[in-house]
Amino acid sequence: VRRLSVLAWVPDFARGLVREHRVRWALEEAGLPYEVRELREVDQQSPGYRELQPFGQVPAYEEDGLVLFESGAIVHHIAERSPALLPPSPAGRARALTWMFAALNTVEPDISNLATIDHFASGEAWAPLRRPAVVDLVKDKLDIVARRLRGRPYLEDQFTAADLLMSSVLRILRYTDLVSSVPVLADYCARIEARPAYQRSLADHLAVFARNPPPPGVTA
Ligand SMILES: N[C@@H](CCC(=O)N[C@@H](CS)C(=O)NCC(=O)O)C(=O)O
Repeated sequence: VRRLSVLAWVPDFARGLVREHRVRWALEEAGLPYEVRELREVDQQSPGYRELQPFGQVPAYEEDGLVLFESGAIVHHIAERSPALLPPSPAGRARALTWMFAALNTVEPDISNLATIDHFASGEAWAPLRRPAVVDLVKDKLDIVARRLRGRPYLEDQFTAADLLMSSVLRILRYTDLVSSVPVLADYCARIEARPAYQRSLADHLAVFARNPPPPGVTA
């Protein structure tokens, strides 16, 4: 039995971006069924949940007694078990893993930094002073990803978990035109988002928020 812990409710700006969605998507690509545990804030803080996810975040993933956290590690674990997410050759798998780390460890930090400024610090006096330099850092990274994708549909020879993660990271910028104004990146995201597994995973992810009320004191 596979069980994924997800947040019971998030505001609109985060819907489709919560890290558990990446795992849902990988499981759909791999054709593996799973159950979901919906967490409220109090559940995240509970000692029981900290046993699964030391930071109290989502996702946490349980599979027949194995407990994993970190969306990248979970996606990799699933990808290791599915030809839909990694190529057969050891060299191809190592290259895909390299791009998985690039997505999470090189591209995502600058993008997260920008999103944090825009979503959580836009009223701070320092935000407009800091923002242009962060945008430049993001653009540099996007340029390099775009260069890699010029003339090829995916980061490697086939769709892999690296594309799943890279496109998930690029999607964080959907509230800006930084990705949509670069045709090669916009096409890449559109191609990947047309995948039935992506569509199914997104619908299941969003259905949870439609079903649950916001926490007390929060207006939807
Ligand atoms: N590096 C972690 C990040 C996980 C993470 O940031 N999760 C967020 C949702 S996207 C979360 O649980 N936030 C709620 C909280 O921290 O209380 C991963 O990729 O799994």
